[in-house]
Amino acid sequence: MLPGPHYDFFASKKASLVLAPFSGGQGRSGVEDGPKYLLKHGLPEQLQELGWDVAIEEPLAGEDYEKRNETDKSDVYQKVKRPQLVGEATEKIYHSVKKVVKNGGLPVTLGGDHSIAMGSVAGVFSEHPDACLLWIDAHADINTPSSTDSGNLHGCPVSFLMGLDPENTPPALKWVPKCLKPNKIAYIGLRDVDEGEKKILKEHNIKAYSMYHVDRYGLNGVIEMALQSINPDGKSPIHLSYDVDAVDPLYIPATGTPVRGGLTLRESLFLAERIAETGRLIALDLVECNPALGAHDLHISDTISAGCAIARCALGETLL
Ligand SMILES: [Mn+2]
Repeated sequence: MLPGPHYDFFASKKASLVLAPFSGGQGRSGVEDGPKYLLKHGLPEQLQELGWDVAIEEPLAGEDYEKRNETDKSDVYQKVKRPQLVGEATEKIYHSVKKVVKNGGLPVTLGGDHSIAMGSVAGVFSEHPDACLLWIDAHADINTPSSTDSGNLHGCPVSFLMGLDPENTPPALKWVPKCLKPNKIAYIGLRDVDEGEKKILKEHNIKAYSMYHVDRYGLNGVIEMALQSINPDGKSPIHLSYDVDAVDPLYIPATGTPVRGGLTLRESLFLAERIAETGRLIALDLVECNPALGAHDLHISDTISAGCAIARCALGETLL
């Protein structure tokens, strides 16, 4: 028998859902409703059933980012859109996640768009500088302020966490600590990577497994290779940053930048189960569920129930 899921870094099973209802890292509204839908679908109760004490943190409570997003068109820095909004929101998420980790809890940060990972990853790495990061995504999200075409910050969080373009960093994002080394991140699921990003990945020798590698080696093989490269002795804490667009839109249609040819539903769950099995999971992000982009109710319920299932698998649900 293989070992079941376990959580070596936690004296007791305490999880905090850190709500990040934020859409300022990209242009399509609705993604800020992700957390609300995940909660309504019963995610807190589902995690309780797995034996977790579940608390809820709301670092963005009391701020109407949506309204500011619509009304403040001056929030631009060079090509970058809404740096002030993103800078403020992610810094709040940073403090919240850091506090959860400090208090011995496992933060489950619910987006919102993927820009919020600047806050969650920085928060986790400030307490665990030896951590490594698994980035599950159709996209590499490593554009710099110079390389981005769209100017959307949800395509840039990794570059800020690595401090790749300090001269062009918008002042509002200068708070993001350079906490991530290129040999401590691996990607799985890539299939839509900009030319500039390909260059960055090569230049920094970053381990990136696309869907080609999933086809060639199988997902299990890819996970082994990814863990071997970022966590060779198997002892480092693992932050799992899970963008649901890694999953094929057949299974998760309600997301902002869907790309066909992604992980199957079963693969998407296996990945989370396999990381739980290592015992090294220290934090989870679940981002880019956008209920407003479902063409009908079934699209929304498929997306939200798959999102909840990914979180449950990461937090210990098994088939047997
Ligand atoms: Mn992403």
